[in-house]
Amino acid sequence: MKKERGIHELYAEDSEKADWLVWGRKTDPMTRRGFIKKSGLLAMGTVLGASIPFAENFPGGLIPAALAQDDDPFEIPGKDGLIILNDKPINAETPPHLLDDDITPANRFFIRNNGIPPETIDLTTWTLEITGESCKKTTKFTLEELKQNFEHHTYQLQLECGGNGRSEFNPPAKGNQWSVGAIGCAQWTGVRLKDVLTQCGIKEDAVYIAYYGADTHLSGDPNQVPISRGVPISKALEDETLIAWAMNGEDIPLQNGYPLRLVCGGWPASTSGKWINRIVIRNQIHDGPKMGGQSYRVPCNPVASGTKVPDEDMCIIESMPVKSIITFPKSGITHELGKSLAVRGHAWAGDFEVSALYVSNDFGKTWHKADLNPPVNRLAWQRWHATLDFPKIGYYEVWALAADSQGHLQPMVLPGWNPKGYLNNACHRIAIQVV
Ligand SMILES: Nc1nc2c(c(=O)[nH]1)N[C@H]1C(S)=C(S)[C@@H](COP(=O)(O)O)O[C@H]1N2
Ligand SMILES: [Mo]
Repeated sequence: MKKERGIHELYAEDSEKADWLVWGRKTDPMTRRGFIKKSGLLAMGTVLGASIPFAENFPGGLIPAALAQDDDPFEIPGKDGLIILNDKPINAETPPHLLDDDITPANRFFIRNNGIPPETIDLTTWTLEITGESCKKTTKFTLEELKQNFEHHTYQLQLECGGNGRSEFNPPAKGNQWSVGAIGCAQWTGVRLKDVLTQCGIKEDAVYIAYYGADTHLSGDPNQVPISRGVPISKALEDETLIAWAMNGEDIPLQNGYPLRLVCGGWPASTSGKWINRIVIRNQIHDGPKMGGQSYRVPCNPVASGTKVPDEDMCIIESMPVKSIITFPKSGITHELGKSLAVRGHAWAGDFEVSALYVSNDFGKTWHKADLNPPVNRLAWQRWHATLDFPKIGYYEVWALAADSQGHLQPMVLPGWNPKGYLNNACHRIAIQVV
């Protein structure tokens, strides 16, 4: 595996050492920390050699998108152009301009591993057991039985890691420093979880389901599992909740859960178990690893940045918040004055639909409505397109802001801080130099 050190990692070690790469050109070291410490946008203009026409609108303390970029490639078998955040275990995100496809290709789908993926997978002996105290009839299915006994369904479903966007929070949260690319929307094929559960019998007292997978704990201890999470029975019984064996019509890539995974679109992707071999129907909220404590939980009520929140005041994340991404153009392009710029991306809103998408090129002072497609099915992201004009040469940012059917808007800069850095659904921003 070839490893190139990304700017992320340099920041993590010593932010002052990181060279700032602007549009492929090495310039004076100017780091994110340096930006905040020194004189901000003014100093940046000098480094850029360009003026910043809307500088007076730029929020104080915000890091310009040109400084936040990092899309150094890293090679993982079967993946193309992902940014590695950790290689033990492998965690890798997709640079936003590589998420431009309507349907995320397998080689561009992010990877979030909590443990070590299984190494040898024998399709003939792989089984999925449905059990648990609220299951009437514990049953084991082979892959063949699952495929033969239940109707097949295909949906395009968006999966976003609950920690996507974590890198922007201050004070910072521990964990993978995801930027914006822990999101993907592939086409998943499998059987409905509800069809399988119904056949095994769901007791009246069932409240939750949870998965167990074949990955092993980082410690090497065979008695520990890295993660076992789940969803309330109501989410489990939705039509779109799948036990899937195919991504985009082909085998799921090993890193993404081959040969079988759960897909609970619109919820933190940690609920979508990979390499699954057991599903339990529970008569209580599931208590497996990464369900309790501070994992995948946020303060039930907003807290000030940096607050230590007791476990009992933390609530489980359910549907993910409204969010969007700019997938074209790539951040940092040069654009000719006088020409309109076509911009596009995707937007999604957990269990809900996106109702509108706006773009701004003056740091959020004015907004233009984009064309927005409906989702191809429930829980799929939605394509948007817009065109922007620029009044004069200089440094600009394009910001995208989505609204959902519940009336929620993305925050322009950052949502409320939380101890583990979840749910950052701030506007995505890209840098444009107009010449
Ligand atoms: N068995 C198992 N399932 C898992 C995980 C894991 O580490 N092991 N990671 C979860 C988390 S936190 C996320 S964000 C998604 C990531 O799915 P992906 O790697 O296919 O992108 O898988 C979830 N399912
Ligand atoms: Mo995650």
